[in-house]
Amino acid sequence: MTIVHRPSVCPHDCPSACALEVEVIDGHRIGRIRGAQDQTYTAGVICAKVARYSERIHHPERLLYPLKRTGRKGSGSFKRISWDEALDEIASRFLAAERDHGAQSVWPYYYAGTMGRVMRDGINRLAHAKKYSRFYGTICVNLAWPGVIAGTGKLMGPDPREMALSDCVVIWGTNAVATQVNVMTHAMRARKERGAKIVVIDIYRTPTMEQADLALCLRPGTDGALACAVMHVLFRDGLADWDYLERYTDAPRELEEHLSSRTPQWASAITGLSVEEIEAFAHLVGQTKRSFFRLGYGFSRQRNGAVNMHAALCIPAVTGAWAYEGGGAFHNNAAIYHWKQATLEGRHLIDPAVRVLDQSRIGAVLTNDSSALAGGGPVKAMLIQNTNPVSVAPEQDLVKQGFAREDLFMVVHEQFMTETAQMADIVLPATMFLEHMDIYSGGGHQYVEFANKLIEPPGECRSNHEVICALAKRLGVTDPSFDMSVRELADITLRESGLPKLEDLEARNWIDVQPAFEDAHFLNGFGWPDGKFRFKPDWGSVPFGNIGLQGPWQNLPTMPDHWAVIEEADQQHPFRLATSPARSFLNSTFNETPSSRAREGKPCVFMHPDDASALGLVDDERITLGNQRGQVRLDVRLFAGVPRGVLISEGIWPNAAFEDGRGINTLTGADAPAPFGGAAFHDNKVWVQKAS
Ligand SMILES: Nc1nc2c(c(=O)[nH]1)N[C@H]1C(S)=C(S)[C@@H](COP(=O)(O)OP(=O)(O)OC[C@H]3O[C@@H](n4cnc5c(=O)[nH]c(N)nc54)[C@H](O)[C@@H]3O)O[C@H]1N2
Ligand SMILES: Nc1nc2c(c(=O)[nH]1)N[C@H]1C(S)=C(S)[C@@H](COP(=O)(O)OP(=O)(O)OC[C@H]3O[C@@H](n4cnc5c(=O)[nH]c(N)nc54)[C@H](O)[C@@H]3O)O[C@H]1N2
Ligand code: SF4
Ligand SMILES: [Mo]
Repeated sequence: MTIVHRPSVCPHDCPSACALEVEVIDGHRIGRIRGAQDQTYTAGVICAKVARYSERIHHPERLLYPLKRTGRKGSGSFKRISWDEALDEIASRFLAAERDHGAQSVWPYYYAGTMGRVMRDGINRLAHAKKYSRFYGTICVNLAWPGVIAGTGKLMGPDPREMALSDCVVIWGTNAVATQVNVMTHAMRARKERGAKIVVIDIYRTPTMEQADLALCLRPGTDGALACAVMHVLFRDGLADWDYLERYTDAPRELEEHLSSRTPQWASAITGLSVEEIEAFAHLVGQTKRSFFRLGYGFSRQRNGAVNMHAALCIPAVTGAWAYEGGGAFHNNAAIYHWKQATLEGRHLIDPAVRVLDQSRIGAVLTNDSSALAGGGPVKAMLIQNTNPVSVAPEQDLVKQGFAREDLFMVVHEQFMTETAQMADIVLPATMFLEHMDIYSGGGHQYVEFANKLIEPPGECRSNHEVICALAKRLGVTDPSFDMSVRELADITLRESGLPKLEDLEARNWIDVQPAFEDAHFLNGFGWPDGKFRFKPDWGSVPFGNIGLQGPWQNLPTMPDHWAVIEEADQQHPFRLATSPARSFLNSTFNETPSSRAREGKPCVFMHPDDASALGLVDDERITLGNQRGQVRLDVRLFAGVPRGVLISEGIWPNAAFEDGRGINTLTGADAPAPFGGAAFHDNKVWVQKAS
């Protein structure tokens, strides 16, 4: 047996985009995967589920051949067909849909199952070339990113490695131990080397919160109130940095005035935190100039999430922490890469008159809700890559109804027979990241990365790029971009984006594109025309998305506040449910690997023991959760780490893992939140009953 070590990049939808060192055994199998030691962000650490990747890539249930449905929709009966048969049939059905219902009746649908630029985004080129309905990816970032951009004007921030140089790291609304382990690496380095304090703000006692010096466990959807009270204390106690405020921010006096009524007592009533906890947090960050606010996605998945993200981001602007190494706020580095992707996505082929359909509203789209269809006709055919909406999309009952339509021609390109693939007419087998090449960048760091093909794919698996190009040919597309190789597209994409050429990237595996300190800390001005940080955001001018403002945006508060638009508990629905991530799954990925399934156990929901006894429930008892969107049966797990009135169900199990085939997203909503839509996965009111 010969083992060689090869570099690669984790392709999964995770801010860490870890640089990997992969054992390749005898040229065709994968052994252990480790984090690259000499990549300064990964720093040798990766999560356990990817370290065990051989279990996923060599899984006996991988899809190996194209399949065609033989039974009813969703029956699971398929027969093997050849690639030519599969591609011919897809092309003829897409052309028929176009002829009978117009090109916009076809909707290519994808997401970030791979973060490789070529494999993920190439599908847009086909959509644009054919004038198919365009895709608006809203499921993940739409509540988070606008909240950051509203303040800074640009989605970037201090070098994430500076966490290690901080005296106080505030890990806010992210369960980093589970979802992006490298944040912990750098934060813990700060604690070990400098005695930095670690603050964790979440809605239950996560493994990340277990690590905290100051643990703030607040009510879901109340982070805006906490941030306001913290800033109130900073102004009140002379901890605001007025030199910084006058020079770098838009309306500091107005902010101070506005916050005068947002006292710790006011926030305590909203957040459930004590006045002492709020004061302690305010004094800690007020007296620690090098405070680094690492703002996650989790707390943005509330209907007021964008406002809360912006409010948290305002705190370092009041203390002036932005000006210090190891200080400021960081959420994501998307803006530093300047990705352009004109050729890759066929931007010259875009017809702006073609409608744009919202990813998160796929249930409403497929059940012919006219507003979701943007006034146009029904969707009659789809090609899906890198995503599993029949598990992950909100308002699952509608999603499943839509996928069950016999008049909808569904193509799913997948690595496994996911719940989405089970609903397909044609299933195509996809390569995994070690079986094709691509380029990557990290949302949570500052590297552009290269990963080569290391082994041959099993069976007849083909990459996304191969499928898109082969379909384009059969659909009569002549644009020369469909004749390019992955390598050519990767190289052009890097050039268009002003990044180093592919050759250089390949030679070095990764290239650090961290901007200068002054730019990353906005010392040359923030991203708005006047260079000021905005306490008073103008949401309409936030450059984001391609539909414009949505939801109840007219009522957005003009300054940081508690915006009371969450799904508050009421008499009929006394609990607030969040659907937080599971450590051993990544969204619905890894819920097919035995070790991850064993570690996660079974679908369940955490409940405070006192709530359980009030309802006469005991540990491990089967219960029903319900709301206006549907009902779910799962087991209750008593855990004193969740506050009373709050329920946490970790992980996206397949619907089929639940007693009656209805999974957790039965309960989550697809109403577009303000200002730019998205999905408020952690903002659900529910009732609880003993299962009969
Ligand atoms: N193991 C694992 N890793 C993952 C994923 C996974 O599913 N599993 N998913 C990947 C993806 S796609 C993404 S986008 C990222 C997301 O990763 P994160 O940024 O960590 O976001 P979430 O996982 O949504 O939630 C993080 C925490 O926010 C908490 N939370 C919910 N509501 C509130 C609130 O109102 N206030 C506060 N303060 N906290 C709240 C949740 O309880 C949870 O503990 O992780 C990626 N990495
Ligand atoms: N209840 C609840 N639901 C949620 C969330 C939550 O916190 N709670 N989080 C939401 C978030 S943040 C996100 S981002 C979404 C993510 O949801 P999805 O985008 O659906 O992500 P995954 O579940 O990881 O599924 C990705 C799929 O892509 C496939 N895949 C991977 N690489 C390739 C490839 O190269 N080619 C092809 N053709 N397929 C590939 C994988 O096999 C996998 O089935 O889920 C959302 N849903
Ligand atoms: S931490 Fe995230 S990027 Fe790193 S190996 Fe795990 S899933 Fe991949
Ligand atoms: Mo996500």
